[in-house]
Amino acid sequence: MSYVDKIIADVEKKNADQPEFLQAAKEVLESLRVVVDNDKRYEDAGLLERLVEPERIIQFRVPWVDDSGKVQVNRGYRVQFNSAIGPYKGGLRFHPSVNLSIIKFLGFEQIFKNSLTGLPIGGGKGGSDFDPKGKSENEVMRFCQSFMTELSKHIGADTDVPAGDIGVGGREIGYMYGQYKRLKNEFVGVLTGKGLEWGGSLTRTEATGYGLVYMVNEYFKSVGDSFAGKTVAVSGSGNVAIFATQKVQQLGGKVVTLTDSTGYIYHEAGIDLDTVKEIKLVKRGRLSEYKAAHSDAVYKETGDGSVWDIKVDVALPCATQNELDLNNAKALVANGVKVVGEGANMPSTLDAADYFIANNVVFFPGKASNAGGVGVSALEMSQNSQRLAWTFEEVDAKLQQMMANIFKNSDAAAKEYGKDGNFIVGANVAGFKKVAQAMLDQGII
Ligand code: NDP
Ligand code: 2IT
Repeated sequence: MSYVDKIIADVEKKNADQPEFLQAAKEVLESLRVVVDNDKRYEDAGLLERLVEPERIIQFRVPWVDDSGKVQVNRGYRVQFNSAIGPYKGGLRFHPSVNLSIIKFLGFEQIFKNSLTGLPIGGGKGGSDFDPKGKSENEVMRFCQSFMTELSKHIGADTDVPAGDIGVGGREIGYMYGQYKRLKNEFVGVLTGKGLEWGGSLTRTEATGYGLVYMVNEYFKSVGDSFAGKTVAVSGSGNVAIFATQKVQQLGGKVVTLTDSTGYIYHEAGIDLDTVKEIKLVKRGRLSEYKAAHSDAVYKETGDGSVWDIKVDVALPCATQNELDLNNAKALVANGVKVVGEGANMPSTLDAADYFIANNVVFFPGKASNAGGVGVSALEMSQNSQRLAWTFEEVDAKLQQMMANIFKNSDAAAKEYGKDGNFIVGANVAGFKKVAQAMLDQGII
């Protein structure tokens, strides 16, 4: 049995109840065969055994009182997965589906993603099964304060620096930062995605979506093509989807779809982003309201067809894990899709991703193509340490360079191991090698 096969069997045995974590771990381990099965150093150092086991898992009670005076209890998590190359770094997700499997999958992905950014950040993730939908402003604030009261004992500007993810945006980061400051009496860069008036970085809000589109654009440039005139399907309608759409539009492409958890819109004339921002960022409403402003758009509820049935040149899944399965991949390929770039974390199932690659679709896995968000978070940390603030143009230029480097390094790693054009292998191998070398250098810890 090869080293990788042994680790996969072991991970399956120990985490049988964690399907999302197993999915993420198996994808990475499969692509590492080309590196670790031919180099005894890794097995001798028990490197993979250590890599798949989080350094620390913190689970805690989050009690809060709702507007009717009733006590509510949610579950909070922080998984501090790997600190080989820097302090733990990764977002917090507030969504009713959150459980340990999901936080572990996200934390595991974050190790390789953060390594790919080229910046000194380790991997971590956290969150809660709290559902911000339908909660009052005060309820969200009380929840965030209670969550941070416990989390503050485990994080720090040089230890672990959380940020946003699904259900956690500028508002929640603000409430959590306020509580941290009050508890510790310290104004430090312990969270990223902060407001621009109190230590946030310009371009952080846009970074994940912009970075995704810069990555796909790097590919277009490498083959003498561009976004101009391309039709694009985007899913989700949150932070990543909105700013991916904005950048595609700036580069001359036409985004025709967006989704949320209740349905999707198809607007052949092209999405009107101002309407979407008003609904989603200001009113915190539902995408179905889009039709009131654009009667020529089609709205369909979840389950009534799929956003991936629409004929497009480029697909950018930006909502959540496993939102694009094998049937969706087949429909996209039959309709002639050329590029798929993941804005979300693991939005494609394993067989969907394999199908894209087998059918010569250029496929960018999330850990490469959505790394711009955490990359600019690391730049926010640098600015906080220096007590400086860079301009939008400076940060945007660094983001573009970062995405170009990730494209180049993933492409080169895939070629080096005989997997030309396979960005799954390329990104996993390139991300892994740096972390693995750091772990070897630092001894058995
Ligand atoms: P937001 O909360 O801003 O938006 C999430 C969007 O996805 C919403 O439109 C939401 O719909 C939809 N969605 C969430 N969960 C589901 C679900 N279970 N089924 C259907 N639709 C769903 O989150 P972000 O835009 O920040 O995050 C989107 C993805 O990008 C996530 O996978 C996240 O991990 C990833 N990501 C985010 C980064 C960031 O910087 N924010 C960085 C890198 C990756 P609804 O409004 O109905 O809930
Ligand atoms: O998945 C991710 O990379 C994020 N949610 C962003 C993490 C961060 O620390 O900015």
